[in-house]
Amino acid sequence: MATTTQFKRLASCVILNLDGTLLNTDGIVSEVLKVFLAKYGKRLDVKGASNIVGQTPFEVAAAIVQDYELPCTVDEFISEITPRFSDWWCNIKPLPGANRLIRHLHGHGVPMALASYSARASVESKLSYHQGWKESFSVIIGGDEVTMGKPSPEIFLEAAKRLNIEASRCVVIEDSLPGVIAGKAAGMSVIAVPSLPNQSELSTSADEVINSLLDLQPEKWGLPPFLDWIEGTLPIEPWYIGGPVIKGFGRGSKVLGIPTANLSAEGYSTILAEHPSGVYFGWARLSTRGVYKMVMSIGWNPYFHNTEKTIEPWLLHDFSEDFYGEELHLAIVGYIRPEANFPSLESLISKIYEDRKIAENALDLPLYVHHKDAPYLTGSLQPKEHD
Ligand code: ADP
Ligand code: RBF
Ligand code: MG
Repeated sequence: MATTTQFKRLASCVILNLDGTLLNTDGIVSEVLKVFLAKYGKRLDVKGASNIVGQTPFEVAAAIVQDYELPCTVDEFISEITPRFSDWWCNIKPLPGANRLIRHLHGHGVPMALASYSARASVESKLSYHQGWKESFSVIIGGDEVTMGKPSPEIFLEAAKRLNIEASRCVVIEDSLPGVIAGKAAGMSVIAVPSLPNQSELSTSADEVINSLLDLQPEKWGLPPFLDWIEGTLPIEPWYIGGPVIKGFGRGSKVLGIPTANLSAEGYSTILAEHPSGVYFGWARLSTRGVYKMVMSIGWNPYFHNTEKTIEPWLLHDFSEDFYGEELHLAIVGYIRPEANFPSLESLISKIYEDRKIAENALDLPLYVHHKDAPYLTGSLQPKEHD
C-alpha cells in the first residue's frame, strides 16, 4: 500500500480538543437538555445536535433559547443549566482510544496542549475524573482564556505560543468543522475525528479524517508510532453482546461465501455508541453448538449505504445448515480496521477475506485465546441492557 507519509508535515507537538474528541460528551449534552427542555414542555430535537458542535457555550445557549423560544434570557439559561452539567461530568467516558493516545504521547515526551471552548474551570473538573490526563498536558486553555471562538485560530495560536512551538509544527486533533477550520487558519496540520456521522465537509478542510482515535497513526506526522498493534490487530477491553440470530438484508452474502449471522442492534444502542464502527473479531458461542472464532463488521456498510447500524459476525466454521433464531453470544476482543467503501464488490470481498485471515491467526495468540472461556460464552445468559 502506498504510504502518505511523505505528504504530511512533521509535527513536534499535539493540540487536542476535549469535548467530542477525547470525551464522549454528546450523549450527556442531549441528556441534560432533554430534562431541561421538558421543564418548559419542549422536546429535544436530536437533529439539532450537528448545529452545536464546535460552538462556544454562549453561542450554543443563545441558539437553544432562540430555537426553542424559551421564556428566559441566555444568561439565565446558562446559570440554570451549568450546575446540571457538573452533576454529569463524573459520568463522561473517554472516547475509544483517548486514554491510549494520551498515555502514548505523554510516555514519549511529546508536548501536548488541550484547547477547549468550555470554561477553564469546567475543563479542570472534567479532567479530574480521568487519571493521568491533567498532568499529561503541558498547556491547558479554556474558552474563557481567549477572546474569539472557533473558527478563529486564536485558541490554537495561543496554545502554540504557550508550548513555544511554531504553528507549522503543531498537529491539531478536532471533532468539529469550526475546530478544523480554526486549526487550518492557524497554519497547523489538522486531523478530524468526527463525533457525528455524515460530516463530509470535514474531508475537504482537514488534512486527514479518521473514524476514531483507534485509527490514528502518529508516525504519519513524524511522531512515535503506536507499538500495541499485534499481527494486524489492536487488543481492546473485551465487550460482549448477544441475542437471537435475525434475518439480515438478504444480500446474498452467503452466496459470496461470507454469511453473517446478524444480531439485532435493539437494546444495544449505548454499547454500540461507545464503540466505533469497524471490523472487529473475537469468539462466538452458538447456544446449542459450541464456541467458534469470528470476524465481524459493526456499522453502516458504506458500500451498501445502510441507514441502520448492523452487527454482522461471520463465524469461521462450516455449518451444514442455517441457524436463524438461535441464541448467539459474542466476546469482541480486538479491532482490525475502520469500515471502508470499496470501488467494487470484488475488492470488498477480498478485504473481508484478509480480515478473516488476520482474525483466524490472531485468535490463536495467548492474548486472545483465553477469552474463549469468558463466562459470557460458557455460562448462563446475561440479561440484555434496556434503553
Ligand atoms: P442474512 O442477510 O439473513 O444475514 P446471510 O447471507 O448473511 O443472510 O446468511 C447468514 C445466515 O447464514 C446466518 O443467519 C446463519 O443462519 C447462516 N450461516 C451459515 N454459516 C454461517 C457462518 N459460518 N457464519 C454466520 N452465519 C452462517
Ligand atoms: N461492508 C462495507 O461496506 N465496508 C467494509 O469495510 C466492510 N467490512 C466487513 C468486514 C467483515 C469481516 C464482514 C463480515 C463484513 C464487512 N462488511 C463491510 C459488511 C458487508 O458489506 C456485508 O456483510 C454484506 O452483507 C456482505 O455482502
Ligand atoms: Mg447476514
